[in-house]
Amino acid sequence: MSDTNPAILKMPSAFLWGAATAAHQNEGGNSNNQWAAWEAQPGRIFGGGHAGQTTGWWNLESAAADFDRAAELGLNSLRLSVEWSRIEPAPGLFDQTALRHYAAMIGLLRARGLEPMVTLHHFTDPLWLTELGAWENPQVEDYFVRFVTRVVEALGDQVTLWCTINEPFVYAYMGFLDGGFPPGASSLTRMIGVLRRMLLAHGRAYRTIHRLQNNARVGAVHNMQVFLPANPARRTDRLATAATNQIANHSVLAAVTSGRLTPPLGVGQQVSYLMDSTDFIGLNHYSTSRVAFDPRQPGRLFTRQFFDPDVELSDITFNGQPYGEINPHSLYLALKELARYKKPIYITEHGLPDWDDDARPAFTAASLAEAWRAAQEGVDLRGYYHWTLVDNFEWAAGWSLKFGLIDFDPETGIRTPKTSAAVYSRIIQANGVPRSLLEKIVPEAAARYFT
Ligand code: IFM
Repeated sequence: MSDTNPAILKMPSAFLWGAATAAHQNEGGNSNNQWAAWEAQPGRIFGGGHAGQTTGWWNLESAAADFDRAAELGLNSLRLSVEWSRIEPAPGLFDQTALRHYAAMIGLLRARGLEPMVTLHHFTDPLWLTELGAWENPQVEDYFVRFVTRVVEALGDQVTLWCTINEPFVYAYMGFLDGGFPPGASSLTRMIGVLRRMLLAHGRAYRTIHRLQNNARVGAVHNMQVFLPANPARRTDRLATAATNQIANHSVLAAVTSGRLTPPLGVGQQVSYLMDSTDFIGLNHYSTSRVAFDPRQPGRLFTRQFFDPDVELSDITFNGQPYGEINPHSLYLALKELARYKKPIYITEHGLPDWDDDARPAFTAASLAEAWRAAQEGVDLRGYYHWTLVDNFEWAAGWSLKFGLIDFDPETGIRTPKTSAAVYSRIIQANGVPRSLLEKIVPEAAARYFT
């Protein structure tokens, strides 16, 4: 493949180079949400872990020290979320001190040249909301809009990049069908109801933020898995793949772009306030799955999903399975799949659980080369946020998976930058993947880009 600058696979100018984080995974001391309650139940978290104090970001000194580390690596943005249960600890009761605390935290980012990207909901609900039925209660849309209004009023002078709800599909699927996340349910009907309500709340939040802030850029964040037919020559596998892709990806993306509720959310009904309700698509991408038609799996819509045995696999997660394939090409496929929506794209999360950091450096460089290739082919890519800056609490997997660029020991609090931090830093300094780096750490990929 030819390149206008043979020394570097350059990203577009004004590209945001970030890391993504989330309140419950980084702040510590969150005890008033449904995850804290879930963690307290025996057997819920792998290894019996708790978020506990995690990386301690509710302490501004700790947060500032990690923001320094991010700035030293050259990052120019950081994605974080605000914790609803801190801001609204009881229904309608807003804690001004918590809001000022977030304003101070965001000030610390800005002072270091880190553009904040703020997520308004990242998996956690205040306990009072859980008691009211959370996302199964039709009133949740009003509650969410009320909360969003207060946050935007308090932080809008420092933040213009907003993500509404992180990965609604994952929240709904893991909590209401798989059962590995709270409330641990197993009901397709409940899952679809929750997903639909989250998307409706997204649409209302989008309109609310734009009413409050002229220059806001608001995105829906979707965890997009790439699905490939187990056997591309077999028609039933292709059909099963297309159906899975529609259910897990395009139902969500169609809703926030065309406003249409397509299966399994609906049969094409249009919701006016969902139409064109995303200024950008936030792509969270981790892996590819192979899909086979399987008549023995009616409960799984006659499909069986698995990782390609010929592709290297990541560390094992809480369900005893690898987290995913170590497949850089997957990011290219995800971006190309999103191009049809003709929206700017931020890769709002991408990373790898890799305890020893032996695969992450090459994976990161090769994935960014694949992202560059998608951008060369016309994908409007605006930024990349690595998940995550410092190892943190990984939900049901507890402390058993390490996704950070910087190692974190939850016992001692000691941070140690990994090789992948140095690799990412080098890419950021060059605003793209340098040929010399790719040749050194992924020579087989280098040959693909440089002749
Ligand atoms: O840690 C999570 C994050 O909270 C949501 N997206 C996937 C990450 C890694 O599993």
